[in-house]
Amino acid sequence: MGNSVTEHRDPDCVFCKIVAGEIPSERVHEDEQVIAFKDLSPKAPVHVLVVPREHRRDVRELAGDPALLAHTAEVASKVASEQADGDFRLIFNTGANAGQTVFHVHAHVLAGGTLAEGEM
Ligand code: DGP
Repeated sequence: MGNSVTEHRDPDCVFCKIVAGEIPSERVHEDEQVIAFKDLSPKAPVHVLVVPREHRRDVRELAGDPALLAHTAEVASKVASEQADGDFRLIFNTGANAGQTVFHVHAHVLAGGTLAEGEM
């Protein structure tokens, strides 16, 4: 089909494989621009990753597409309302020194219960 999603795919990227359905995930939202699925090792009662379908390395790259960045935040908010009480913490680990381990941009949505200060 030659669409932008295919063009922006990295064949070695685990989240590109999840987007393509080649690695299973527990999806809680999907649309044309992003998917959201449960984190493999949850750090809060609700821990969901919102992931643009296109491969972007980190939020510094995502900031070049303000509409997609805004949509990512909107979906995070929707997930927190559907899965918890609507309050949430939104985290973009950006760069290895900040704890980023998967270099396909993802927003961590942490919600449910009362999140401690400094808790991931
Ligand atoms: P970060 O450290 O910010 O790059 O977070 C990467 C997160 O991705 C980490 O919390 C674990 C999660 N993760 C890694 N591989 C998989 C996977 O194959 N499936 C799911 N559901 N989550 C994954």
